[in-house]
Amino acid sequence: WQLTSRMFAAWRNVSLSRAVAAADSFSSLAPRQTLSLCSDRRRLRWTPSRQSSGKGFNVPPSAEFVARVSGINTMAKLPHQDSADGLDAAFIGVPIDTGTSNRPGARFGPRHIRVESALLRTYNSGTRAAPYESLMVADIGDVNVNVYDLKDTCRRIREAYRKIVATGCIPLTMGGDHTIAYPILQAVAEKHGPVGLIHVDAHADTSDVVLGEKIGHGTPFRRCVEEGLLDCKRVVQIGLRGTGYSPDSYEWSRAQGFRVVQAEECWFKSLAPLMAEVRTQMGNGPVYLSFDIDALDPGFAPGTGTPEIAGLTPIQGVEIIRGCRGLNLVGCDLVEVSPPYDTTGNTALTGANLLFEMLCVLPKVKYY
Ligand SMILES: [Mn+2]
Repeated sequence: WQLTSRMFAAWRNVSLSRAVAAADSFSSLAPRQTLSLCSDRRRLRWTPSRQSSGKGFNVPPSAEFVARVSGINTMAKLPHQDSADGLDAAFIGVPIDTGTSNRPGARFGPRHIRVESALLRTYNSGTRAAPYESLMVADIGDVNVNVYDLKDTCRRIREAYRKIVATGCIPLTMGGDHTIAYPILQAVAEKHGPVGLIHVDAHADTSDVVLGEKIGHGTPFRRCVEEGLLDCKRVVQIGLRGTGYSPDSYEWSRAQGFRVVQAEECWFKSLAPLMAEVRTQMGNGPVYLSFDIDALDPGFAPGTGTPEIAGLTPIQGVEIIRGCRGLNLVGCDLVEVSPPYDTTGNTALTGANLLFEMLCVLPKVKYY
């Protein structure tokens, strides 16, 4: 118990000196590391962790000092807090799969993304982003959904997100099936007005009615359009593919003014040039990023509800997210991770990494 409580102490509000002190408190547990701490400490001191604003930020403990297999699984090993108060960005789970049409299991998505996120470190080696040096971030837990009633769940999500966005905090959501994008966007658009949308998915999710139901994971963006939540000229859907109900499956999307980038247009290519066009399309207005893990090929991300072959690569997924840097992102989600179909954990691991990439492109993130 003593060990556990010390670890929690190390999690909290980690200024650099505290991180080093915490590391020292662990040195008796790992005597062989004591020597190397000296040089690590110099390096840590050099890292100008709080120079941008002078206020303390939450920084996950480094696995150099705190075993990554220890502790309670919050997203990225960040501290947990109950509300979004005082946060620039928050990871939040929405554990539902009541809207899923095929394989269930996405209700366990947030839990398993958190588990696999223990591997995340604090800097983005590829882009040199340092999100924890300029943003206050925490894991604020899960929306208390009603697993017996999808409409009531939507109401609960909408109300929870109203409170989050009212504080100015940017939500980074772990799904949950894609139904959740609808009530989230209701709350986001209530604050920001109609938003641009970067929707990465194997499916358009613009069905009207499925099995007599208006609410489900195949309908969220139809509902969003009906309610005026989207600035339709600033919507792009990327990665769409698979069999359809008609010869032109994406006709409705295009009729709304969406740009549709089918998976075939992405094959064998870097998506960096596409994202330059998307940034122009989005302009300076508020943008929401919704990333369905089934956009990726099921060879890379099999743990999902409605997989489609011949999808995007993880590299292309990362290119899309990194291509969002500079946009006025007001919210992001990563949905449809279904752990029962994720036998290696790699789908959840991919989700965790994509969420970290999203954090790295939020406004005001510091880059080296
Ligand atoms: Mn979807």
